[in-house]
Amino acid sequence: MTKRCSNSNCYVHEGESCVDGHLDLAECEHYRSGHSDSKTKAGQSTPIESAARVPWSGATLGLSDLITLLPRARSILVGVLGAHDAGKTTLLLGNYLTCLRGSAIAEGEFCGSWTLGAWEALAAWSRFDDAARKPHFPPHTPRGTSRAPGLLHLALRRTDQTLRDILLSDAPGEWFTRWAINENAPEAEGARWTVEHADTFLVIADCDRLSGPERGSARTDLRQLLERLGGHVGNRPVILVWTKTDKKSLAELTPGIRDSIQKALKEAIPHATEMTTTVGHPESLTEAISIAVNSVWEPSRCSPILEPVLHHQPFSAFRGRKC
Ligand SMILES: Nc1nc2c(ncn2[C@@H]2O[C@H](COP(=O)(O)OP(=O)(O)OP(=O)(O)O)[C@@H](O)[C@H]2O)c(=O)[nH]1
Ligand SMILES: [Mg+2]
Repeated sequence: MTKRCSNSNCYVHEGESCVDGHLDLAECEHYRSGHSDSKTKAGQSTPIESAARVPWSGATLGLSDLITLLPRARSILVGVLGAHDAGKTTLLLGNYLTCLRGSAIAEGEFCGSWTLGAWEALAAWSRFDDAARKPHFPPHTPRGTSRAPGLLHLALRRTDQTLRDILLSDAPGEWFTRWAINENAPEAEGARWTVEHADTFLVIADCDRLSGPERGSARTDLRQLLERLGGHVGNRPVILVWTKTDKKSLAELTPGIRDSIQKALKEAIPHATEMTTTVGHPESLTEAISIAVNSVWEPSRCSPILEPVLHHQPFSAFRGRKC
């Protein structure tokens, strides 16, 4: 009968390895004190063998996976924000396909991923697998009410041997639309988590929608999102990415729409930069992630500690040897 470990971060009952590293589960005190899964029918037996496994499943990472992954290297969480259908998942997938071709991202070579299953599930949509089905864009990211988005993972290593675990948030656009309208909305918990924890941001502006019949509401949604993000971003890097420029280039957008978004960006996030992408030029998708990752590859230095002057007396005047 399937047995659950008493450690809530351990998924040994789903075929992963013991999170504490025990090859023989009988040696793990948490597993010994675990309980049988009540959903398993009596008599159905799925014994867990004592064998070397990995502590991840290949699906997108959740919060408990981060407990295992994050201690090994410096990580970079890239928050990808934007409305439904804006092109967020396509942008991320383009980067995985770049890695498969052997190209570098942010000067780092691909050196592993804990979410190969999730990447391949997305990549399968873009491949010719039989004569009947043509390559397609990935499907809509399902809307859930999880506390955090599904995170896609790439490990990148530069020639100087520095390694970074890159976590790319693949969230449904509805979360950000809700968050932009009401930052305390219960459905926006995943958006709040992303904005609180991301090291760098890509905000997606859909040129196709901004030039179509819904351009008025698309502009309002995007302005609201930029204004909301401006209140939380601090000095973290932000790039406004104009996507689908094969359908409508940035220059072809109605000046009123384009100018009002650029004005909102300048007011809400003055340090933000802009760039354009299209699946027609896959390198533009890689460039967007590369710029975001490059901007935080080296963490910014802490500000020096300045000792405050508390007493104006010669005895208290010693300010350290370097002063
Ligand atoms: N022409 C063109 N269409 C694009 C491009 N990128 C995305 N699309 C279209 O936009 C649709 C939505 O793309 P997704 O990447 O799924 O969008 P998303 O932002 O992840 O959407 P949600 O998961 O619903 O939030 C795709 O099905 C494509 O039809 C592009 O560069 N050019
Ligand atoms: Mg998506």
